[in-house]
Amino acid sequence: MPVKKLNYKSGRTLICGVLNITPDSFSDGGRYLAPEAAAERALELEAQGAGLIDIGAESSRPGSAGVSAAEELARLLGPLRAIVKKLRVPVSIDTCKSEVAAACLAEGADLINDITGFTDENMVRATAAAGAGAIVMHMQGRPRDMQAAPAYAGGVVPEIHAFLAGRAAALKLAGVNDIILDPGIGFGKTLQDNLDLMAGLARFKALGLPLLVGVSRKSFIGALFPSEPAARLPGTIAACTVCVMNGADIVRVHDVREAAQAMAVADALKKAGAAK
Ligand code: HH2
Repeated sequence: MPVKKLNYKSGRTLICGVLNITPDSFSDGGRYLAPEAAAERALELEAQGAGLIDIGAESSRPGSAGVSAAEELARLLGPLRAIVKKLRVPVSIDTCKSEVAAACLAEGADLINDITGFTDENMVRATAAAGAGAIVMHMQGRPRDMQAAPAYAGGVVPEIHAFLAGRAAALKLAGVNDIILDPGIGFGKTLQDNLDLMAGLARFKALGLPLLVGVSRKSFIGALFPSEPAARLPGTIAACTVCVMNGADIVRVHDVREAAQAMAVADALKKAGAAK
């Protein structure tokens, strides 16, 4: 099956819809565990305006311990098989295990979204061999302990910039052509780190690759305005808007319909500002 490419429309933010096939994701765990529910949700996200569907089967919420590759695949394969031929937009698999990535790529997934930033050479090889794209995210530590005491002696933006530049170079060398960079909001970051990254996003544009940000329902919103994850849509939209004004090309969100409307407005305002 040929790999589907992301369709960036000039001046339009691409919406990446989140589909978590997990019992324990921080904001929507348990909703799409049944294969039929997951497949239906993927098609719904596409209809709502998603240009990419990101499917994950292992929660990476702070403190989580992870699942085995066998468990992850058992959750992923049924829904993936049910949707790849029906979807017009590409599918990314949110995994940090190369065996899970390889099996999903063989079933027609188009990109790998690795929150560990393709630091495992087997992951790089599996992605390159399939001609797939890569979403490279930065994380300090691992979900189990990443929020214990995050620290960036060299400054959060320069350190993450250096990490992403290094991983992009390694992926290019291995033959991966479609590379997307992500500073990893909430992954081993203090509240101030997250704010500095979103405010300083333009720095990452110098790397010349598309930028993705995942701010949807995250705890920095709850820290700024106490609220349950599912009630953080207003904060999500505010953060997505600022990220887009600062150079983000893709926003990873749970609420696709709402984000699509908000980003259409943000894109138009950005264009009007650039013309001044
Ligand atoms: N955030 C989450 C998971 N995967 N991938 C990328 N590239 N960027 C992100 O910011 C990102 C990600 C966490 O959100 P969610 O998938 O909803 O939660 P959980 O990990 O609990 O399933």
